[in-house]
Amino acid sequence: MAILKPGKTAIMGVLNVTPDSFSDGGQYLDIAAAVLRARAMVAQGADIIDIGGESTRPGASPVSADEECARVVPVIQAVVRELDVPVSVDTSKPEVITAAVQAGACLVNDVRALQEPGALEAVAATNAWVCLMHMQGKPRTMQSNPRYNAVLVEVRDFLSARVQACIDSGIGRERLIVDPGFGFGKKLEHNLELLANLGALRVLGLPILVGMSRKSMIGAVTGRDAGNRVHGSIAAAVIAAMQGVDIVRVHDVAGTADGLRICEAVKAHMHGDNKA
Ligand code: PT1
Repeated sequence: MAILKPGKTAIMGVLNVTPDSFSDGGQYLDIAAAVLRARAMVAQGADIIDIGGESTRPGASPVSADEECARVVPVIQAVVRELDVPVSVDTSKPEVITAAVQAGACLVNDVRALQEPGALEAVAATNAWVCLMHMQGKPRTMQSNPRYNAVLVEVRDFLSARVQACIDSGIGRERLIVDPGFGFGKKLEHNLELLANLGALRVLGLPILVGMSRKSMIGAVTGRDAGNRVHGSIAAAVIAAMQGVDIVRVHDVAGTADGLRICEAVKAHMHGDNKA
């Protein structure tokens, strides 16, 4: 199934399956609720559903591979069985990568860019796509004091090195996607510099994915708490899409889809000397 829309920006809808996201702890209700949420996002225009069982937001604590598999595998199976949409797994652990692809995921979305031991090999043994994301530090502490000499250069060089590591492990370029990792070991100024200059990542010659939805960078600019960042998040997705980003990872699919429709309509009328 195609995960990219040539000449357009695809929408990746976020489906968190952490205990705090759906709750009840019991299997059947959780799975049904997750499929219902995925179905709604597809109806609203999601092109990919990203399923994650480990929170990687700032301050989050690690989960075991068994716990993560128990959370995501049944949901991946159910979504793949019941919906006609490509499924992505948001994970860094080789055991979860293997089980998730076996369950039907066709994209491995790894905020640790396959740096965990065995992760490169786990992806190499599949035909799945992989999204390599930049992060400075680890989720628990990454926001304590992020520092860069030149954030664009450091992000680009890190991603370039991880692309090479993939190729050296037998994961072909045609399976790779890169992501600057908004909010992952970055202050507001770093996030804004990245968003304002996403074109700098194009030299890598690979599809670009970005995730800014509901993040603190949106809150820092708008002054709004996490529950009230939809409009700011859509604006950020539109700014990325105008720069030709291939995939936006979002919670609020319907509003983002409208934003991207405006982008497409305007882009069709852009003059050559004004193109991103
Ligand atoms: C992302 C991403 C992700 N973000 C990819 N996967 C998260 N490829 C999870 C905050 O500052 O950007 N790209 N998977 C969610 N992580 C965060 C990070 C959530 C920061 C919130 C913040 O509020």
